[in-house]
Amino acid sequence: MRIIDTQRSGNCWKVRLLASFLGINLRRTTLSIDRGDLKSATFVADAPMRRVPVLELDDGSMLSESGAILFYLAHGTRWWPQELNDQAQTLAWMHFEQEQHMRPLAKLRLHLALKKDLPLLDAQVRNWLQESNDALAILEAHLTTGRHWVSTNTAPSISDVALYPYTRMAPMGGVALNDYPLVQAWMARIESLPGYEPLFPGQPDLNLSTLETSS
Ligand SMILES: N[C@@H](CCC(=O)N[C@@H](CS)C(=O)NCC(=O)O)C(=O)O
Repeated sequence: MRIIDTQRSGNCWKVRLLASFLGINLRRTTLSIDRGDLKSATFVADAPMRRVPVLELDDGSMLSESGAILFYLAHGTRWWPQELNDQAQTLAWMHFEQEQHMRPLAKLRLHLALKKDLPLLDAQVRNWLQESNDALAILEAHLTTGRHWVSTNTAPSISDVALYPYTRMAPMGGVALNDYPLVQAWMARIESLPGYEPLFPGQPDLNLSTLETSS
């Protein structure tokens, strides 16, 4: 299988992270948004939704959306729970991540760290900060219930993988994690799992880097 990704995308990091936990060796085609690669006819042909990540399956078909890709890779493994209730809870937290969590955290990181020259209003920053802190407070309150993992308490699942990258990179967008000690402890648990893969392979100190190395 092959992942089409970009170097600093949190949505792509989710996929490489799970693959690494599962010991799956994904071939990697890394594109550059700055270079305009996502506008190319080749990419659009591979990615009808015009976003990364895309997973090329062994039969040559292409799968978009990080959540769908996580499900595809995790199915039949311990990262996709067996019980119906746990499966539903996992989906609920993955929808929360896409709807309430990833969007404001990613916007702040994009505008305040990665592309500082994009037009930006103070009111937008205030809204995204509020929404980001609301989402992190929800996660903190959920973990306060004695939970080790987000949707099942016995083992990590793909909801933990989905929620990890943009939480980890929140400080890049000016969102401090000091007020969320249980979230920090949960991230440390993820980072101590065998197979943990940082944003830049083998370089955990670059998880908050704005660097894009040429490829
Ligand atoms: N819901 C999608 C979001 C994917 C997404 O927004 N990807 C960004 C990179 S993190 C992208 O492709 N951006 C390109 C663009 O906006 O042109 C997922 O979870 O896969």
